[in-house]
Amino acid sequence: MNNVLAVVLGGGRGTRLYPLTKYRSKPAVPIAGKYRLIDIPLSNCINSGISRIYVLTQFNSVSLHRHIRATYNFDVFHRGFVEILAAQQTLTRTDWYQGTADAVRQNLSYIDRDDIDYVLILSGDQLYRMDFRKLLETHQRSEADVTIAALPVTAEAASSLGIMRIDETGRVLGFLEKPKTEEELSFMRTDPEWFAQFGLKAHGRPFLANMGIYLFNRKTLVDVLEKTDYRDFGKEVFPASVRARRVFVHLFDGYWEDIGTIGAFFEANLALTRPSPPFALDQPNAPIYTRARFLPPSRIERANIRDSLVADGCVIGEGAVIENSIIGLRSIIGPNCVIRNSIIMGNDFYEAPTADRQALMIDENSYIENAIVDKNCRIGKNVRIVNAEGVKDAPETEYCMIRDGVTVIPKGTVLPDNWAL
Ligand code: ADQ
Ligand code: ADP
Repeated sequence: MNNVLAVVLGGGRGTRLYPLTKYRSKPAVPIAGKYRLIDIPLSNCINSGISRIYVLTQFNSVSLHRHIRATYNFDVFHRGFVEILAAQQTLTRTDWYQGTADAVRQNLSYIDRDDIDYVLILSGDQLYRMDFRKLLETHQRSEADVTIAALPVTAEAASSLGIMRIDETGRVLGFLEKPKTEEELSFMRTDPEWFAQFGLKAHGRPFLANMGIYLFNRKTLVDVLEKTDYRDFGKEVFPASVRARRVFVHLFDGYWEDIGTIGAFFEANLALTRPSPPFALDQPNAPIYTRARFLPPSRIERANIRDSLVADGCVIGEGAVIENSIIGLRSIIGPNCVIRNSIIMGNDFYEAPTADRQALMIDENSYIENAIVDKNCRIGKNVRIVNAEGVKDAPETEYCMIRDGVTVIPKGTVLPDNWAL
């Protein structure tokens, strides 16, 4: 895999994940209590033997830099690196990345090098585990110019993804980005026999979706991007080039979730708290890496916790009840708090309260349901975050925002004692 370079598309402006992206770039958004979104594609790369990686992002944040610098250090005997390439103004360009293909095009000078044969393009907001060595095998076996990882999906899911029509060898004949009508979809069905040759029963999932994971021959990529001004891979590059190039699919049938919206992010995180989670964080041969922080073990007083993940360095007070929730790094939960179906992201530091500053914690008797509490929030005593009326979306106030039915308390918010929603 030494001749493979990976490029992680770290996100447009991150508006669909706002307000989690209010103070940080999308790759730096915390997940599962102790990781960040960027850890997923980077771990997949490292576990597949890829150690030269660029992360493209529109918006550079201190926490992303700090996280990458402190986590992904290769030893001096390897030529590996993880580097952030933020959209920047140069003498010849003054605009931001105009889309995924444009983001890669603006950085072609880093990619177009003789010691690179393949360029692996990944999305920065997906939860999955994939061995990219298998993707390369498929690519080489089919002598493809481009190989796209593909997942069987239902008609319902198809309308929000790129859908491919293939021949019996797996070569892509047609590509439709987010087909909306039944008529469009009716041409895109894949023969169940084709799935059967891989031992896969795709009943009810007759459509092959683009997972946003592309392996290009470097020369093909450079050629496509230099000769066109296509801005997006899914909207323009693939629909226009499947006839002229050898584009193949690599079938994948494991867990894969796009977590680019608040709703999807919330669901995918909470799914990890189930007794048999659909995505395993604990796989010895393919770990998810993150920053090593040397925090103490979490101390749980007489609390009642079930179906939850509790990260390092937490203190959970007596009488607290925690259900179906993620309790992130350094969380301090006061006595008799109730936390249900929620993500508490935790804190970047510990801090004792002072006369004029509330404690960095969720203080006693507070009740939190269906919420995401971002990092470094100070939640007072007897606070109630419930959204009893089930509001789906509400604009941002000084204290919170509701998106996809989830109450989000932005990073660093202070909720005074007895505050209620
Ligand atoms: P979308 O997810 O809608 O569909 P897009 O918005 O292009 O595609 O995002 C792909 C990835 O690139 C995301 O990780 C996003 O954050 C990142 N990205 C977007 N704009 C960027 C920019 N300007 N700079 C840097 N990064 C950027 C795509 C395909 C579909 C496919 C789905 C699978 O177009 O065909 O089915 O991904 O999720
Ligand atoms: P994480 O531990 O989740 O990866 P970050 O890298 O974003 O978090 O930030 C943690 C860092 O914040 C710690 O390394 C710590 O040095 C720093 N920090 C410590 N005290 C403060 C403070 N008062 N305000 C902001 N950051 C602080």
